[in-house]
Amino acid sequence: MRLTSIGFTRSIGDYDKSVTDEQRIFLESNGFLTIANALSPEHLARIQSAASGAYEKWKDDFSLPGVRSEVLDQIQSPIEYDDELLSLLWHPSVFPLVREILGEDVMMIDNDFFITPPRTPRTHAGWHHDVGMRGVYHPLSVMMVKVFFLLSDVDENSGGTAMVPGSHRFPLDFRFPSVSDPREMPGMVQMTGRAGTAYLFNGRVYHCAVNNDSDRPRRVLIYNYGHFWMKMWPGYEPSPRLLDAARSSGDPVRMQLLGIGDAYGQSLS
Ligand SMILES: O=C(O)CCC(=O)C(=O)O
Repeated sequence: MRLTSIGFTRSIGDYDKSVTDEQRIFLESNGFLTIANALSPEHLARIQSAASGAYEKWKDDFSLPGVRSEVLDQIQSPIEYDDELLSLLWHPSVFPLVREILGEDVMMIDNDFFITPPRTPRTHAGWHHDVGMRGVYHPLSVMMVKVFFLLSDVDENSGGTAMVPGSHRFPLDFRFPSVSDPREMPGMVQMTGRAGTAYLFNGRVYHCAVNNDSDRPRRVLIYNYGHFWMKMWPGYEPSPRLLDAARSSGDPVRMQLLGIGDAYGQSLS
């Protein structure tokens, strides 16, 4: 059985051939997946350059959306700055996995470029689930899938993401311990890797960012996907320019990801 269009109920572990047996077993057990070398060295260089260009435009223009703090520079909607960053939304080695996990009604929910400065005094994101809406039985649902592309090398001390493996299936009333340092969470694993690595996770996985104790900034692009009938996060709705370009492209994937289509029943198949 294929995924249902809304993702509330489906046979666990039932994916098509774009997901290998190893990937689907890992994903179902852990709720996340790493795609090593998702970006070729040439593509990574272009993406790093596009992301740096976006940061240069954003940093001195306070009218551009995002967050500027001592623990994070969050450049909101990097897809608006450069088509290289836009096209990562449907990157051929990552998006097919997202589509298969989430379903044919996949749509972009938000996208960010995070720069964690060196030696942060604390984390920018404590332990949390991305999704927890009422009326959804989350242990059997896939409401959001979030993809991270590492633009810098990330080790255990560089302020990367940490997750509790398998927590997407934990009971709704499961109580996690509160910890003062994110690394104190029992059972957690850290998402490390070389620049060019991508990882994705079910938005129900319990996750956080650890402090950046290193001397280097951590740079990561984040693309979050949900179902077509969900709302994009306010402020992340694509600009008229991006919508017009998507319509002109005639590409059904690009249009649907940017929210062009029928509110109910929209599907890529
Ligand atoms: O920066 C990170 O690795 C974590 C970000 C996060 O918690 C989120 O995007 O929900």
